Amino acid sequence: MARILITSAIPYINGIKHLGNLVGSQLPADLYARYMRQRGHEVMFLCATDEHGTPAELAAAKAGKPVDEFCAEMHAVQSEIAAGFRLSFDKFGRSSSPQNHRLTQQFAARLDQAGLIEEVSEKQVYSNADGRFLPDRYIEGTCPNCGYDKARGDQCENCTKQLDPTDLIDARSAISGSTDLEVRETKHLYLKQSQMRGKLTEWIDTKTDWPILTTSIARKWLNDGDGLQDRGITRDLDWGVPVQKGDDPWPGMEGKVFYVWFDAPIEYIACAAEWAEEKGLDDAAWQRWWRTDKGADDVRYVQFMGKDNVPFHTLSFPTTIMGANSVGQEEWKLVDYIKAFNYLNYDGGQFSTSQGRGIFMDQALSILPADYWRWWLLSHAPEGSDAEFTWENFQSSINKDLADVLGNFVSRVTKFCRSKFSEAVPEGGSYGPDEEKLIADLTTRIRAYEGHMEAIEVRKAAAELRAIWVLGNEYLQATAPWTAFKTDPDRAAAVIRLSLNLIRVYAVLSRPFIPDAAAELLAAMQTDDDSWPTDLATALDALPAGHGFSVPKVTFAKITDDQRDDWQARFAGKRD
Ligand code: B3M
Ligand code: ZN
Repeated sequence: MARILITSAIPYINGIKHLGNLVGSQLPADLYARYMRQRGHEVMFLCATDEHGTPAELAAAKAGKPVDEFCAEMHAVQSEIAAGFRLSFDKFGRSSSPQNHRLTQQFAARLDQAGLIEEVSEKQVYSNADGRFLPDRYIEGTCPNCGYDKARGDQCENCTKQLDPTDLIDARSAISGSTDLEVRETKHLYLKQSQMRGKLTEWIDTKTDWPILTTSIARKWLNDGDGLQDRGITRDLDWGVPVQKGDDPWPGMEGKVFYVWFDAPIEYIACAAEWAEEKGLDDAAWQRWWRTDKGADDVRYVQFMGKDNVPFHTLSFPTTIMGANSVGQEEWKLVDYIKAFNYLNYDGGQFSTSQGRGIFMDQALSILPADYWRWWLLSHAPEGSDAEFTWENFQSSINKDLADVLGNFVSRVTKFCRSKFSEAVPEGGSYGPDEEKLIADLTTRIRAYEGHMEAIEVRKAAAELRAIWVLGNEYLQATAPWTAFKTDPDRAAAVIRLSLNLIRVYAVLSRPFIPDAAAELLAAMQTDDDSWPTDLATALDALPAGHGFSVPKVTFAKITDDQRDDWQARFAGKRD
């Protein structure tokens, strides 16, 4: 038994995520966590909401709520939707937790001790009326290039010209509208990432088993002259982790907070501490996952994320960890494997949160059960390249894979048995060459399926699982129990006995992908035996003759053309 730590990129708090976000991190992470648990490993699966930064402040302002209240509400909303998709987090934490405040401040102190932090003086716009420094996008004014009067301090939305706040004509605060602005000197902390180039390159060079997508992005930034610049890790915002050196104040940094991308990955660690607190456990309980000096040396740590998050996870966060470790006080766990995903597009364009384009997680659950989405998204995961969601493809995959292949097998076998025998596994007959062949074929495929799941080859695993379902139908076709029944009912009984057992095996194998359907099938087979079919012949004996079952209700309903057209129209435009 191994110990596996799994984190999914933590979604921003500012709104409900779309299906592209889901398939790029949380969903494949869940697939892997579920599989590893089923194989008997000890798993810690963590995710959280990413609650700091300007996006959170702006979204709260737009909702007309204090930012802490907004975040608490949105966290509850996101947790509920995650539960709806059956994301089996051990803890869904919050980056605004006290645990993350403490750890972020502690990491900053260690990085300072390691000589990796530099104080830099900058000029920045201060609003006297608001009593604070304004981030660039909190300053509005007239664009010097096109005359648009709502240009932002970082960019003009109208002509797309990149701006400096001081370029704006009649600049004003986007918070209060005040024009009483001045440029003041202010200090910020910079993380000297560039000093880590050698160490990071050496480390990435050892990751020969990582997906090319991950290492190519990391290498690009490492080799590009500008890629590994020192990074400002503080901001002049109210909301965030206050800049402190551990428990001590940081002179000159009063009123500032850490940059959201500094504290967000540290939340992976803090989330485990939140988990321990929730469970009433001590620090040792979570540190055994995260501290290699406290028992985490045998943990395998796997991260899941979209490709846009790779630079932060291959360069910035490792800088934080390696830098802190270099002081020699604590030994934090570095990631062992990063699974990154490309983008999922939507019906000829991109999913877009800002434009409300595509299907959002709450909307998806309002029209179909989680398993339908899980199956389509995972079997079309954007691994090798970007993928595209179309309603036609969705309809045909669901109808073929889930309804015609898996659903149909279950329905034929259980209904036939009920009508010709009873609602119990039939006795009589014996297994022959057909069964031997089926067991051999299935065994080969199950071993391949396991290999793809271990390697986190999501599409290949889905294809293998589907092939495993297909074998059941082919077996029924070849043995034709409905014909055999007329001349040799014992033979039909043997075929059905094996097939009912195969339904149990299918439930167990399919559970990481479609947990609700799997639970339904196990319930219909009236068994709690969810043991993995390491030896298939034995597994197919689990339900003996006489064992009762019930015919499951329609496990998967087909998507009709009318439904498809209706949804396609409904989700074509902007969400309201
Ligand atoms: N919240 C961006 C995103 O949701 C960011 C990920 C943080 S992972 C530490 O894509
Ligand atoms: Zn402009």
